[in-house]
Amino acid sequence: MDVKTLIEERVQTLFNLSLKDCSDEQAYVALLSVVKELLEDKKIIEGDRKVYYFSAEFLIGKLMSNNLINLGIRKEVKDLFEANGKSLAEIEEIEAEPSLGNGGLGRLAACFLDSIATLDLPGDGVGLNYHLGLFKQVFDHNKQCETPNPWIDDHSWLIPTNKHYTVDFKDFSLKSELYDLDVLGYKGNKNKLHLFDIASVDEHIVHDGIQFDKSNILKNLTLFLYPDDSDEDGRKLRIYQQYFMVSNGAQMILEDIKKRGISLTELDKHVCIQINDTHPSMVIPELIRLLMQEGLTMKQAIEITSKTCAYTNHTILAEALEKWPMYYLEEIVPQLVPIIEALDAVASERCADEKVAIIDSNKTVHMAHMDIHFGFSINGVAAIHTDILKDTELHDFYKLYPTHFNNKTNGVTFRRWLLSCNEELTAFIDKLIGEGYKEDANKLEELQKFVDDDAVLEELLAIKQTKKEQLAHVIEAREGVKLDPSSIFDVQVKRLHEYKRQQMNVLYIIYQYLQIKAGNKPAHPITCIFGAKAAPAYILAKDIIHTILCLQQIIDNDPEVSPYLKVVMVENYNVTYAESIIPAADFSEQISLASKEASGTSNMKFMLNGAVTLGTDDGANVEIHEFVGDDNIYIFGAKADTVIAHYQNGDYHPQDVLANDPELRKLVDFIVSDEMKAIGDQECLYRLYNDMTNKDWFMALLDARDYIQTKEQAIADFNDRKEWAKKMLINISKAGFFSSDRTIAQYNEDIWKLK
Ligand code: GLG
Repeated sequence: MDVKTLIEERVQTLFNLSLKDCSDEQAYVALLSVVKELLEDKKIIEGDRKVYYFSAEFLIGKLMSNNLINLGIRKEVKDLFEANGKSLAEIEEIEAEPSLGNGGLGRLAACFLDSIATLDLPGDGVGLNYHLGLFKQVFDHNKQCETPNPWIDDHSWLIPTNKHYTVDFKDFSLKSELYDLDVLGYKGNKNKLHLFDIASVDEHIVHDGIQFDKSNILKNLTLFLYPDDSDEDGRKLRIYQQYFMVSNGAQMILEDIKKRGISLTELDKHVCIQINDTHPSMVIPELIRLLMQEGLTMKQAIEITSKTCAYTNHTILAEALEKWPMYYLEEIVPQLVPIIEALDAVASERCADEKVAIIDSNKTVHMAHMDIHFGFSINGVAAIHTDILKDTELHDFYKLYPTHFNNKTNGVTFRRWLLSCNEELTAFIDKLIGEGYKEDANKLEELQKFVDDDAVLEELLAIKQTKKEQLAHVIEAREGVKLDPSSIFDVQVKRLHEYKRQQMNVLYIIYQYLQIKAGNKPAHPITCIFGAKAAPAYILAKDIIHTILCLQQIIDNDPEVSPYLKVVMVENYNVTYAESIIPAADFSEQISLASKEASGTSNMKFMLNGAVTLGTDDGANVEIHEFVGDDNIYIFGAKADTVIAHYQNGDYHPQDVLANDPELRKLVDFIVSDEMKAIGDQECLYRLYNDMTNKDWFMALLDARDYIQTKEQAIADFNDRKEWAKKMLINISKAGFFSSDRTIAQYNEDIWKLK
């Protein structure tokens, strides 16, 4: 039966209505039920060897649109709804976005699952089923507040399974429940994302925002992703979560191997475990423990585990390289302690230097060190990042295991970040070069032959305009803020972190504001769009949000300024929001302090949608720069080696910069000006001000001047519409390398070796 009939019949059976007469909600429910069945019928990708991607986060976004695309039926379904007076886009809106991730790392995991299935490789995700997600951000009095972000309802994609495992902690055991999500490849077969949970979790223990008893593990284990770890109970909860995830995953893998009649001594020939950052690192001692339970010697178990596990590092920021006091592990998972001690002993035989020890002299366990000593591969996520790991951050390890280090520059799935979120551009590219690029992204290069074709360039600008108008509608509906779609859409959307330097963007806004007040209008009106969540316990990040929201208010209320400058920070930025913001961007702000952003992945999505990058030579910006050339990107700021030298020498002081740049001082001073204090919270404003003027750990003042000048140049260039359209076209044509299909093909070639 064809899909149209299936849907029509389903509405009839479920609601006794015709498609024309049912509500959007009913149409959604019927569509979901049909699509779930179609997915159920798809074959599971099989192979002798399989990869398991272990990750605390999978920021999968809404699934309907992508599933329709990958099933190859989106057009049909869209037409059917249209013929019945309905809009597929509006129906897709109804789905709740699963809130299973935080930022780039989680979104990368989701893109990777899509590409693994698309390349027809056997590979599943392993994670946790957080009922309330990270948190939902709401603004109140220009400040971020956190509330729960529930997403599981009667109409979710989760598939309950009958699989259960027992996970032992020191004082109790937990029986797991496993939910699966189907991950369908583009026009292909499927893999699974396995999300572990427990039945006793109780959402009712949450009160006053996202507060809850962190010691009540039976009720809280899978409530939230990254529960606040500013106190000891919070940190211990994270260990409970992590061990629960990896023990379940490891048990599931061994069960499967045994069922297939494979000897556990051959595990590494059939399984590869990719450890996504350090959250799943305990899988190493856990796997060793389980193998020993099955009768292997410790020596055998260590050897097999080492040949099975591979580690990806996503950051050089110390805060993300987890270290746990040994006594936490003794209190929670004492069964791992002798194994970690044995691993530490083996490691120190290989190298006695404490810098590479697993257990240091304070009895702290360094998870990344365990991964590197007892994994067969360690990779960074962009060329510059891997170089920094080798040369600086992990240099001592690199000397020990030079052949284990490799680079895998990140990528993004074009199914979601072009085909699904930008139908207009997709249709235009189809018309120009055919659909081959959908299977081989490098074919986007063929667009270059249109670089002097005026009609093509004009159409490109027209599509961008359409996307900007659409975004303006979305923002007006959701935020109550009216945007001018003829202004430049200058976008910085990503987690709020000092190293990403939203505070430097703030200085630009103040600069522009003061210029306009002084009678100097910008070369083109500009709208600065932000989206960012701050970690609940990250005070300074919240101060930056507060500052942005106060600026937004001041400018909104100033008729002298608002025709030329507008600021909007959208509430609860998430994947769904990204899907309407990114296609509408003119400028892509990628302004991290060089060396600090391991890769970035939104930079790739923006480029693919024809935005031009304004960025530092950091992360994947470096590679984007190489691909598009100097004329099609705006690079500014200190280079990574300069920055690293500043840290090594301890010779960067914001006061030195301010002493030589009175104009810059005025910009910073504005943060605590009367205008700001009239509407803002003085404590927040002064905290940010004091930090920026006395510490400025991520050197925003160092690059601020160059940043402002470069952005002014970009604004001036924007006015030459034809030249700008060429930049857009070249960016799109060079985006092919950043397809996650390429990244996954490389993981497979060098690390996983599936098929
Ligand atoms: C990290 C990094 C990003 C990187 C992402 C995926 O900060 O630069 O693009 O992982 O590798 N924690 C992250 O989001």
